[in-house]
Amino acid sequence: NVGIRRRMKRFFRRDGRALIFAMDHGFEHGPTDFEEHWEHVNPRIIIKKVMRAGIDGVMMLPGLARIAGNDVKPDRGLMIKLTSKTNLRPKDDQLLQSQLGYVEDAVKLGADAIAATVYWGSPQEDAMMRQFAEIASYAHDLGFPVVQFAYPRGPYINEKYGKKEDYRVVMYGARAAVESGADMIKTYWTGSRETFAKVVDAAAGVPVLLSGGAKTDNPVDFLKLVWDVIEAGGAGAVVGRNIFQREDPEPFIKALLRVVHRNEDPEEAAKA
Ligand code: FBP
Repeated sequence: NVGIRRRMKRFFRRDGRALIFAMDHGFEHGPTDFEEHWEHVNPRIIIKKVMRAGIDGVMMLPGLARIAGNDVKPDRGLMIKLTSKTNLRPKDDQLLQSQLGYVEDAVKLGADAIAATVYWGSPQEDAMMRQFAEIASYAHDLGFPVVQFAYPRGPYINEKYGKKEDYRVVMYGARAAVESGADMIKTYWTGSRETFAKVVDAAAGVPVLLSGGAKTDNPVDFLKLVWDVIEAGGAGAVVGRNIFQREDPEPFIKALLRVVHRNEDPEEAAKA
């Protein structure tokens, strides 16, 4: 499918890697996530900064894309995510992401890729699988790549493996993403290069991107994590809090780009 391949290139450079900025936190975690650096609650301000720093793409929900989609330069990838949940819903419903927009909306907003989350192992896995299948089928028909946020989460996982970051669980989620039709996968860090390399293998050639996670106090620690992902064969990272919760995200993004695209040593990249 030529459309899918062309649009994938909006995110990935010739080295097959990408650094993507994530900004769905105002919905998924609530605006408190921006309190560390409140100015960044304004999508137009932070998007302009990440663009200037040279980021490869941006991920947003449809409503923010209406406000700030135009600030994403036309040569960078715009990923629009069609599922989410608020942190306000009852605990028992936290393992479900609901659909808040449609493929047509994303296309009208200029998306280059459509994203949706599946919580593999959730009691509501069935509903999310169907939701993903519907979104993926339609997006593929129209020539759009589909990104799966393949997040294993659920009581059985905790009981059987202890934690959702166990590599056996993460690679299962990545494989399930591939087998359900994903063109890109976003998932958790497994704790080591060796185990993350297995996740990459399980993804059978579909690019695997790291899901950033909570901001590290020391910026170099996050650069090291992304370096490990790259060395393990990962295709890059989708990063939110580690960017917008920093007071001055631009030099940090530039350092991240050097790690992702030039395999630069994190300590060196941080100094440059
Ligand atoms: P971060 O880099 O801030 O972790 O962003 C990635 C992301 O997947 C966001 O898209 C999403 O809002 C958040 O993490 C979800 O985190 P969690 O489900 O772990 O609370």
